[in-house]
Amino acid sequence: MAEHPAHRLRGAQGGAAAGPGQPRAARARRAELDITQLAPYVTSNRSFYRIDTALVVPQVDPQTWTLRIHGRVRNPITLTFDQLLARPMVERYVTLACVSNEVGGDLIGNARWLGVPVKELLDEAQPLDGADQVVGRSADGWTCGTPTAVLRDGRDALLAVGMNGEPLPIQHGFPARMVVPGLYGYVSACKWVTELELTSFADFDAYWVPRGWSPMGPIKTQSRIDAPRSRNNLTAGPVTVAGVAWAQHRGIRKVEVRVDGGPWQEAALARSVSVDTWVQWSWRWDATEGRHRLQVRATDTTGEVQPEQERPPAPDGATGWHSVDVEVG
Ligand SMILES: Nc1nc2c(c(=O)[nH]1)N[C@H]1C(S)=C(S)[C@@H](COP(=O)(O)O)O[C@H]1N2
Ligand SMILES: [Mo]
Repeated sequence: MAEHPAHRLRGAQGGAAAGPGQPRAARARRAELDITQLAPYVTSNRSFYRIDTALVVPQVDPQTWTLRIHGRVRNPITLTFDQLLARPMVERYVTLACVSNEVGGDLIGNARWLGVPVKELLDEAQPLDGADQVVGRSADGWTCGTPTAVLRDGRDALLAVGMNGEPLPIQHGFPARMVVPGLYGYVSACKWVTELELTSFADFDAYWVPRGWSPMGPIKTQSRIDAPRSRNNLTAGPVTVAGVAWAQHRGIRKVEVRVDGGPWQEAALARSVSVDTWVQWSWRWDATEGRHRLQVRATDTTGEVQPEQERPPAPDGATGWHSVDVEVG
């Protein structure tokens, strides 16, 4: 079997060898604020959240694995793992988020994915008119439905085989999975993927749709306070308030914090590698004695402000502002 490209890249300074314009680990390091309790800019494979409907992690043999691109296409394609590994690959940081994430929750992570651009595979397969949905089908039978137009609009949708410089871990979909910037995982991030079937939204409902979730799942603009944590006991004086904000594929323009319902104050944004990842933010608070409520809201680059209205995750993602209550002594 061909050498796994993630091994070729290992030690190559985070993909510096992957070609021009590829993200380097140095760029990710510059996105790191390094504040205690703040989620690191890059999530390690070990601590990356997991969502599976399968009770047992599917074990897929890469020697017999194939990916079929079929359905409403002019030119159906079947790829073996070796054929996939032989194709040109790119490495991109993309923040994956789960639609089930509650406001303030941790079903979100940012990783450097190595893979083949899905757009190129679809261009070769030549979808027919009206094939507006690409159904990803997993070795475990799970399905997700992604708009064909999103996969072809130029964003870095990847058929990924590597994660943070390692071969894709089994739990995260080995040998290959989909990663699509800007869409929740349940409509895009098929793990252990074996088929991409071109069909239409009118003709097929993927796994979560008959279970009450929206067929369309663009990620909502959100923000989270990581530091301080609720019920932290703080000392009066300067306190660093920090967290992450995300609006994948649109990007974050602004993050604001307020104390006890007072005026919104603009936080400092760290760098991010691209609009497809979350961004860390921080704000210095001159904390006074007593109980206080901190709140955060983000604005994305389209000018959309994260709404205050609290809505549950179903059917298409939670809304509301994250709050943290602290005691300052
Ligand atoms: N085969 C399969 N792929 C799947 C899922 C699943 O249950 N089965 N869950 C999806 C959901 S809901 C999310 S949010 C992401 C999570 O990816 P992760 O487990 O690698 O974090 O995978 C997606 N891909
Ligand atoms: Mo999810």
